[in-house]
Amino acid sequence: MTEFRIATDLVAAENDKRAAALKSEYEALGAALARRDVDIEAVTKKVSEFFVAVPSWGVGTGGTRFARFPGTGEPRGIFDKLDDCAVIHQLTQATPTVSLHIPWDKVDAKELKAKGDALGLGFDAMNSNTFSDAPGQARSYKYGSLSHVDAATRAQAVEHNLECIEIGKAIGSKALTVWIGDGSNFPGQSNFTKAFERYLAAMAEIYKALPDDWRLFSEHKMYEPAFYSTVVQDWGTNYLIAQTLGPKALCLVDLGHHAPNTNIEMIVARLIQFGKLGGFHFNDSKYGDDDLDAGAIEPYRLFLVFNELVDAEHRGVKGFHPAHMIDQSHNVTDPIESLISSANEIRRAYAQALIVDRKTLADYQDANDALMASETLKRAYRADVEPILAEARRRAGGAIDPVAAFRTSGYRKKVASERPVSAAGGGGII
Ligand SMILES: [Mn+2]
Repeated sequence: MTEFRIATDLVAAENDKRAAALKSEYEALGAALARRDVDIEAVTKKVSEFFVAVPSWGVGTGGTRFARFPGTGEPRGIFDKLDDCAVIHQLTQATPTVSLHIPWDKVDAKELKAKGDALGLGFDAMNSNTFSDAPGQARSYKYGSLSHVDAATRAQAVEHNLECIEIGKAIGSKALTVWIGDGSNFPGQSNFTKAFERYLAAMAEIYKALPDDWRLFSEHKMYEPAFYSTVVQDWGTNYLIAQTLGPKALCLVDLGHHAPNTNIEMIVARLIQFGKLGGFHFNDSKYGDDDLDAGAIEPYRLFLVFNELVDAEHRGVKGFHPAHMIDQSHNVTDPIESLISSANEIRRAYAQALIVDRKTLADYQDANDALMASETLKRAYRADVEPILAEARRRAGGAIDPVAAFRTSGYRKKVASERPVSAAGGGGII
């Protein structure tokens, strides 16, 4: 039985206030889309079946390298985090799973599973951490982990990843995401080739321990914490990793882990074409790995990424089922509100991509009509699909306006009375 922390009556009452307006807006949009030969019901159904995982570390205030300003009522540990994640799913009906981070979320696996079951939440990809030292750890990752020059440090990092797989198996996860902070700050500090050889050998050990129905995601990042070179710096290196390790190894694309202006949608297309797109960490950025909310800065780029995903779906690409996860850091907003909003933005980009007229687009491409090809994409992007998103939420039992319902519920105030302000928290940016 799912434990609702926000009363279902409250959600229903909030929806009653907005139901008539939604009905009329949904009908108007349905009529407009029908004139383009788009069946609104088909789009709503697809959107209802699209889910994105919430990161456990996202429900706390993240902070930057300079400071962290904790919010009120922040989660004290993983069980509080799961409560917050359940609220996000209750209102959006878009986030039924949580992506855990070990060791930040390390508790008894049986208790984790029981709490997830009670809240109606499942577990998405496990995330290992060899980019910081856990208390009491024998060897330090200051100079690297899976690519460290010292074999015993590499073995310790491998062992940690195997532990993440074991915890994941106990709670129903089916994937492991590996992101490492390994790299160098000075030319000459590290031998690029030797470091990558060591990394590949360590990853092969992890790959060997992966259950048959699991996937191993490697995540690239061009810089930070290392500022001169990172061992897994770009999608080319990431592709080499996935290719070298085997069929269960796939590339994870974190939208923030690229140089500004990088054509990420094209990277996505390439990875799809060669069967190596594992999934996403959705977020947005202006300058670097800013970890801003998905769709906050460049919603058109998010749409273009989804255009590639829907194109692949449309073409029936074999074995195509990328993992969708959010990975962002909240510094000036209520994390629950940011995650609600981001889940909606991600679904919005998907809905817009679903209404692209693909036949017309292909015809313009074949006719070298650049202007009309671009207009075809823009036409879908300009459509206000909010009624589809709201109707999908309403039908599934979520809120027509989830942020408004969250604010009306007083949830944050209520949990603040149980949860003291935390200076440490379990924030993190990966
Ligand atoms: Mn990430």
